[in-house]
Amino acid sequence: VGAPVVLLSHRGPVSFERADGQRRAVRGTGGLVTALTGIAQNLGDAVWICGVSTEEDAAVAAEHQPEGVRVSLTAEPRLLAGGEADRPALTVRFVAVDPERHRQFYTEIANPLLWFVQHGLYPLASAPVITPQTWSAFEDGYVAVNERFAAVVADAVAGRDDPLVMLHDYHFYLVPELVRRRAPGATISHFVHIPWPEPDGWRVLPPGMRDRLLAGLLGADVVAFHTDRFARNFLYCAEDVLDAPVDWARRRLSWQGRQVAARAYPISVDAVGLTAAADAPAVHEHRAAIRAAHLGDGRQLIVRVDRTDPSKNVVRGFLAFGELLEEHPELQGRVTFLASLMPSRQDVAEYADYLAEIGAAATAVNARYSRRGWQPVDLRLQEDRSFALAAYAEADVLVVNAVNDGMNLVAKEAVLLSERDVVLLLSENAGAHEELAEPALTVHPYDVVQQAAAMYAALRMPAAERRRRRTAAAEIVRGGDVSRWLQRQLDDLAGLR
Ligand code: GDG
Repeated sequence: VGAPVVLLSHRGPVSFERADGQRRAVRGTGGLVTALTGIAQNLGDAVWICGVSTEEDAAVAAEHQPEGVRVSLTAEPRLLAGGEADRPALTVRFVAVDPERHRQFYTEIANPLLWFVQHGLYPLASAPVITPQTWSAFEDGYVAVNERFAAVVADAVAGRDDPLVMLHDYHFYLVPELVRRRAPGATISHFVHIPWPEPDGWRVLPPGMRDRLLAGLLGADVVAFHTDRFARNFLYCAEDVLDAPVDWARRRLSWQGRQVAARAYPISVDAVGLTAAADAPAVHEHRAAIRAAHLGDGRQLIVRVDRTDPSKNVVRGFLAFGELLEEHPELQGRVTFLASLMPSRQDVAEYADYLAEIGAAATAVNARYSRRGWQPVDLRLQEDRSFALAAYAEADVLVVNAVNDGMNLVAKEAVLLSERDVVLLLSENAGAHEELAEPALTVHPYDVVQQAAAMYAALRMPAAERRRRRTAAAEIVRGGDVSRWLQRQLDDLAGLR
């Protein structure tokens, strides 16, 4: 890498638990952490700053203030004893914040407000309603938590020559500007992992939020996205909302005498690590169970793997499947929809409500079409990555019909691990669509008739065409492996420095 790197993300690469009096390290979950952990060996002696997510993290943090803990990041992460070396290893600095401020920051502003605005999820006739409570959550929660993390980042870069600061996601839009003030010599990138809306979408936030959040981000040298569309939207917002002059050909703008670039770096998966993970005994056991339950005698399997996030569009996926069974009764008893869904952010009301809607939609399809020996929807609410990998391997069709999605790593993982030449149904609003449109079947997120037609076309597609599309998609994913995702950013940042 050549430069000292300081990373910041809300969730860290590891988390600690205590069982039977023993402290145990577990790998962090989620798309970003999965991606960054896979390339930790490329990061040299990086410091990764993150929030505390368990009581045991807080205990670890308190014992190792302020220098952080050394963690080995092999498949089974563990704490390194003083002086012990291992590769890949990182220093992790947990930041504990006041629980009430964290609640306001996380469950009122970051999720749902910013997430919903950026994914275009609000029904604007009724939501959002910005109340005095929202404003205090913004000031006392989001702003205060950003200031706290920015102080830790500034402390971590203090005394380092030419540090490289890589900030991540919608939790920390104010951090770039705060770090720039305290460490003017740092080169700062901020990666936004979720969509960036057009100005009308961003204007759903009142000026006191939208202007400050944008100005905060413009403290970075590079604001990075998964797609060029999101990068353009971001520049357009800065031009529209802050009157910043944009150089469209170079994808950058002038702000307070500096240049700020908006660039696209599509994230990907660690193909080698993923293929190895898919060969674990637990995955093979799940595969055998899935085959026994749903395959054989020419039966087919539609799969989806998601967090139960409203942006993922699970309910419309079940509506489309119902439509398919109605239009093509010959498929009844012949095709099953297996959905492995990880309950997510259940402390946020909108997410708890959406999980209930998912259950109701699956139950409605099952109530209408089940017959002896066959239930159309097999809904698994679980966190089980081995099961997810097994489902990818056995799927005939993978449904990614997201309302909006920054990238969607599930689509990329499935085409790599498929053993039945899966046909990918891919929303035109998923970031992955910029790369995978050709080998996938494009679906429109709101049109359940079209989604049902795409399911039918996928189930009936000749084997040779399925193979051609699946192979082409896997080639694209392998060609843009996640180590290249990081390397392209590091090269560009080196150029800026
Ligand atoms: C955000 C953006 C962007 C699946 N089941 C389990 C499990 N998974 C893993 C998958 C995959 C990851 O979770 C999900 O990644 P996605 O990219 O599909 O979606 P988000 O979580 O919404 O990620 C997204 C991403 O950040 C990266 O920038 O692509 O657009 O929304 O890797 O395999 N992991 C565990 N248990 C499971 O049951 N631990």
